[in-house]
Amino acid sequence: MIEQRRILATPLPGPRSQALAERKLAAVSAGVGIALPVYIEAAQDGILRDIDGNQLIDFGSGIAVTSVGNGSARVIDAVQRQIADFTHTCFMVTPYEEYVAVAEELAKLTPGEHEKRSALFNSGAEAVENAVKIARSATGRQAVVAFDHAYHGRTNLTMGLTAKNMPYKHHFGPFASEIYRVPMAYPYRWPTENCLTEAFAEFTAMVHAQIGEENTAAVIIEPIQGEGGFIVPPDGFLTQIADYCREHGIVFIADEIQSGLCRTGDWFACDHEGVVPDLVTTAKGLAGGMPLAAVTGRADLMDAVHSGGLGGTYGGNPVACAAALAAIESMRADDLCAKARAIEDTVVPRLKEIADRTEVIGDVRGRGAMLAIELVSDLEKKTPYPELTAAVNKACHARGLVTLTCGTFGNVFRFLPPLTIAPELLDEGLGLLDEAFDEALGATAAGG
Ligand code: PLZ
Repeated sequence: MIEQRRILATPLPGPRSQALAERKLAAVSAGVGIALPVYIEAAQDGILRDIDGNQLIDFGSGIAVTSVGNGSARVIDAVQRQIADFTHTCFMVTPYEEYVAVAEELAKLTPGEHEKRSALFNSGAEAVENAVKIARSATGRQAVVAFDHAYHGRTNLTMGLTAKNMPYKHHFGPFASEIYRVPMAYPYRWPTENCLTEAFAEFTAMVHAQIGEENTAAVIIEPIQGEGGFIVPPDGFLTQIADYCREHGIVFIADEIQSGLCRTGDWFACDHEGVVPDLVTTAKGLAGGMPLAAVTGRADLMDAVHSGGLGGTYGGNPVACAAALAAIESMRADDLCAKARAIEDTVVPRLKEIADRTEVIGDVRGRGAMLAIELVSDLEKKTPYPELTAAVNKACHARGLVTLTCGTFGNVFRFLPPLTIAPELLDEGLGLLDEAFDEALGATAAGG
């Protein structure tokens, strides 16, 4: 057990972490960047302990993964038992129950009461790629529609779906063909008050004029966009897109890799509007930190693929599946959706206080424990303020608070604590954020 308390034993990063940073430089590709070079030796719930004896408060969950917390007794127990039994056979060679049980759980938990099937993979990007393969195979069509600010992964097809050049796509082309991008319903930056109707009208007009409905295999959207800036579309947008897809025989794919599994206060972000996607991708929070991803959806689509068309050596690894079953049990038993909503109730008022006090926050948004603020240097013009965002982030890190930024313009500060974080740590972290804003604003005011 790690005491749920922040400890700063050394300046960050400490000497041992600095020594490891040297080794990293000589051994690990420079292409693998690091946000906070503090090397971790143990973690539990809201605390990460580093190799210099520092204890950091975790507001990132390893990018929305450890929703049930590191050190979850259920996950540890399930993983240890499974490792002792067997670690791998390959489900495509000689199968095992855990894979089937995860698919059964996903059928129960994902939106809609219809008959469903799942296929399991290792990473979010792999799940997205397979969702596209399934949609193409089932419809016999090729075109895929993705949105501005979208993030769907770093493999070739998913890079093509991802919107942002730096750092994800730069120098990595050419990208896969038959991907089309449409505007995202981004209320804060939509030029008029009519974001919902105008964004939907642009979407339908572009699909009609540039692709043709009958050539469109799938529309893929993150119900709350993640890396692109925690953008929450206006209520009704997802429903309109889903209805439109149904009308035209287009597969509606909800990428719930970041937003799914209790993170937003519902099992899935789509539940907020009662939207029922044809296919749902999950990963991240699914398996308590073990690598596991899934595509879940309409049985007729999932079963349209020829036998042997989907798979991979490790997809649905038994240890990862055992972890997922334990993580899902924790989500249910500990009502982590309610915990996510309680986090929102604590965090949002504090963010609004900072907004009132500093006049550099243009928007406070998100749901549950997927929350963000968008920083601007001019509230009227909404000028992105990435320099201040980076400075606040750095000041948080120096205080032992692990925070993450995001956004197409690098000016969004996001909050993704483990859903099991102790209320006292959440409160302390928000206090540190307050201090970080004061420090960063002082420095920028002084021309720093
Ligand atoms: N879809 C909605 O959020 C992963 C990426 C971090 P993988 N987001 C974190 C980084 O810089 O690589 C993500 C996501 C959504 C797909 C993915 C991809 O999931 O497990 O990273 O492949």
